[in-house]
Amino acid sequence: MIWNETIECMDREEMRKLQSIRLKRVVEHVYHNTPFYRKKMQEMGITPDDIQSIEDISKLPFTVKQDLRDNYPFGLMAVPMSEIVRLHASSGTTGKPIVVGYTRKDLSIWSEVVARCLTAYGLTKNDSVQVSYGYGLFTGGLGAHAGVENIGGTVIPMSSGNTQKQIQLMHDFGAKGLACTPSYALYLAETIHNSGIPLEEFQLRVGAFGAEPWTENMRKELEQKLNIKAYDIYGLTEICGPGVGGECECQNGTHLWEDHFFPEIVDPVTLQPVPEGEQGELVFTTLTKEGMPMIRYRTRDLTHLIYEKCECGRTAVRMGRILGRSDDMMIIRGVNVFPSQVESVLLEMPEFEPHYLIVVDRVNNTDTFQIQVEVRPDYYSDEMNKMIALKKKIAARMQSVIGIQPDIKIVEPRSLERSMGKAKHVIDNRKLV
Ligand code: ADP
Ligand code: K
Ligand code: ZN
Repeated sequence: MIWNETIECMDREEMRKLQSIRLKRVVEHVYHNTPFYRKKMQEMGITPDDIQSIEDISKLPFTVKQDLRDNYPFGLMAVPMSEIVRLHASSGTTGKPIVVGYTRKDLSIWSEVVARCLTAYGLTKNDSVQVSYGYGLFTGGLGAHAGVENIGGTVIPMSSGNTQKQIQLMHDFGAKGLACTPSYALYLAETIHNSGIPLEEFQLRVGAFGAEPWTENMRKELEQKLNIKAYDIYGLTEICGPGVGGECECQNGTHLWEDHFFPEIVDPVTLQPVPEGEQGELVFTTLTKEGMPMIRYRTRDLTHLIYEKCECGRTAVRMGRILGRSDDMMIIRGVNVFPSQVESVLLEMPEFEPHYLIVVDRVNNTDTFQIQVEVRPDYYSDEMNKMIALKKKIAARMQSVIGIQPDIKIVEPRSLERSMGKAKHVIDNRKLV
């Protein structure tokens, strides 16, 4: 099923035309209404007249998270505050939070794009969807909520937390969809297994998982543990929140709703566009946003784009899995390490739980790299040599995937913290020095 066939399956030439019209409009809008963008464009010696089609996008300046911080809280708004009907904020990693504002139209576009995602997962007005993303300033909860209402489904607005009750209501209300982070889904799955309620008594069929990077192996794990189809939903506060893109039934890339959010992939160092299909940093320009448009916003997310028509019939460009944010990448003893690589290895090995914590430090001028893991109960043993053999096995596997050997620490079953939102997988003590 397709929510907006005209747009989602639009001929690519037609789409370029639509994007061109919209780009011109948004550039006019920010030039006249946001001093920040006008100044940047003037510094580059360009005016809105230089932007005649979508190809001209590369003439425009980039925007980065720091720009939002420097203009905190409302400096990037392109409309008077009387037009702003909602604020959201993201915690970010350091310093001031960033704030975004939405007009009524921005909110309606947001619920439109989430509706496209939910429909692509096979959800309809006959389904109830439990929204277990956090509600509040975080965009996850309210974003998914509006999408479910838009398709006419029944929202179960749980927010995150209170895990026992989540399970109970999911069971009693017959939720067919679950929207939350993949790490919370994993925790919910674990809780269901421990609750003694047979999985067959749940109606759950579809997971809408996102807000953090996750791997194909994690998909398999969640699908099997919850007996569902697990789909990706992608987004970021600066652009609109969840729903910037979503997977279809083919589970072969995340369709980006490029009539509203124009994607580019650039080399994160040179900032030049990379050849089609190559990995780089994802950059978005919002083509229709009124409240706080973003021009060539650098997401820091590393991925690639696929322009071929999808088997589902949609022509909307697809994004490959996000390897991670460039901020998540650690350089350990000179080697680039992403937490998603660790996750992927753990999920391949039946002996281990998918929960982990990476601890990095610097001792005697050398990086230390520890991975704390839990052994599954059926593999856990009191015999030292068995545990040592397991450690060796996983250390060797990690080395072959990551390129350096970690020090593996097996911790007590269920002792690693379970996450109800975005999981925190890394403690890098080097940053404290
Ligand atoms: P914060 O910066 O505080 O985490 P956001 O909630 O706006 O704020 O997070 C957006 C980021 O979350 C994205 O830039 C991306 O790194 C990550 N993210 C969101 N959805 C996905 C997804 N489906 N897959 C991978 N990463 C995702
Ligand atoms: K207002
Ligand atoms: Zn598709």
